[in-house]
Amino acid sequence: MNNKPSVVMIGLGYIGLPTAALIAQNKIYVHGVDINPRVVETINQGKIHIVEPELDIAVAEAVKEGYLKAKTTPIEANTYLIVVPTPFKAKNEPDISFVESATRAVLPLLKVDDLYIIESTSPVGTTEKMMQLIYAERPELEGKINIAYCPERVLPGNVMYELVHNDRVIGGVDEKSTEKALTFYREFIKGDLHKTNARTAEMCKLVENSSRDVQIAFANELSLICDKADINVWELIALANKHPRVNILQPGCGVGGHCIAVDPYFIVAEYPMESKIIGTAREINNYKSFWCAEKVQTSKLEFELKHGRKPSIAIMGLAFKPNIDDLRESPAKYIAQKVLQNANNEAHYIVEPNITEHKVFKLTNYREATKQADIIAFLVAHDEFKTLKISEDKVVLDFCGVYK
Ligand code: SAJ
Repeated sequence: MNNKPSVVMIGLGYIGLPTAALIAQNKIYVHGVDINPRVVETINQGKIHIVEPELDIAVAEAVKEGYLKAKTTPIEANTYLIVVPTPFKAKNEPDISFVESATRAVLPLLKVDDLYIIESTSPVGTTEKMMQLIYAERPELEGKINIAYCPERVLPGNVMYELVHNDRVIGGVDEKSTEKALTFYREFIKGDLHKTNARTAEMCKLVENSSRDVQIAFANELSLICDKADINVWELIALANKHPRVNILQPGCGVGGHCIAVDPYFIVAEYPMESKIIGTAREINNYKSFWCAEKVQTSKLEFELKHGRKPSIAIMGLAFKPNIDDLRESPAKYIAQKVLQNANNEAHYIVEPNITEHKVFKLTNYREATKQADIIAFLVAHDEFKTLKISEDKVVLDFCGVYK
């Protein structure tokens, strides 16, 4: 393996596995590493443990052709990619311990001219910290290996396309490292590759997702204002966006997923005094979910006062965004939980057309739910909901603009 181009990929999750498969499809040997033996076993059978279109085909092909193998421990290679999670400790502080343990795992294997790249979303300065860790343990390698940061920016659901076609930002700890990393990515990426330093590349990833979070917060704030002002926020935004330099995003029931609702905290934790808009945007987007749950509650009370009986409620959608089956960090799921916590013997119909069952929620078909319920709360603008015919006597709470 030593004489051939070879890659060790630490972390075989939502980004690591597609990237490993893509590199392997380009006939570069990839040794994938994951701490979970079941993940390793699944991949070695040519199968996958996550939902992502076209990934199954890519992994099956890469394993069959012998370019991708998985194990729980790394081996010697030329390039080491760190693609592990960076979760949060208490008080929304980023936890880089997985990046550190992945680095410690490859440390004894590093040799002169090797390339070490972090792709995990990381606080600014992480790559330099890992460089210091490597040189503290292996002083003979100082200045003789290449160290870089290169974040991914793929959209779940379209990963296999975007991995190849999106532009990438590559930041080395020195110019030689940047160049070496660029040559590596050039092998399998068709998008443009943009050179910078490691700190700028780290901040770039955080800023991309924070920028989207801030823009969504603006739309969510407008939705709160318009609710009080008795203005249809969807119509308002569509009209404002007719201005050639205005492009307002869509309000919803909050911001979910494990990137946009998380990455801004990496900036706020390090620069609390300076990141006022970024921090406030997080608060607005979190508040929006709470507000939606409160609106459902108010609507229930109003219905009971008006009709002298308890209403039944349909909760439409649990996923973190339209047309996916991913419920991680989903504001809709949070709202459904809150509504059920407030329940007082009303019937609830929980709907999520993209999954067949859930261990907490009893799911109902979306047509049946809208037929049965008195109050229909749309949380996620799934395509199925857009063509539903709803009778006029129902109370509709459209939090995601499905009827806009
Ligand atoms: N949302 C709104 N209004 C909008 C757009 C989105 O409320 O107008 C909500 C969605 O419903 C969802 C959340 O925002 O709850 C995030 O969805 P998303 O589609 O904006 O983004 P993600 O989390 O699926 O992927 C993001 C992408 N980042 C950007 O668009 C800047 C993706 O390119 C990144 O690679 C990914 O985060 C990541 O891994 O960091």
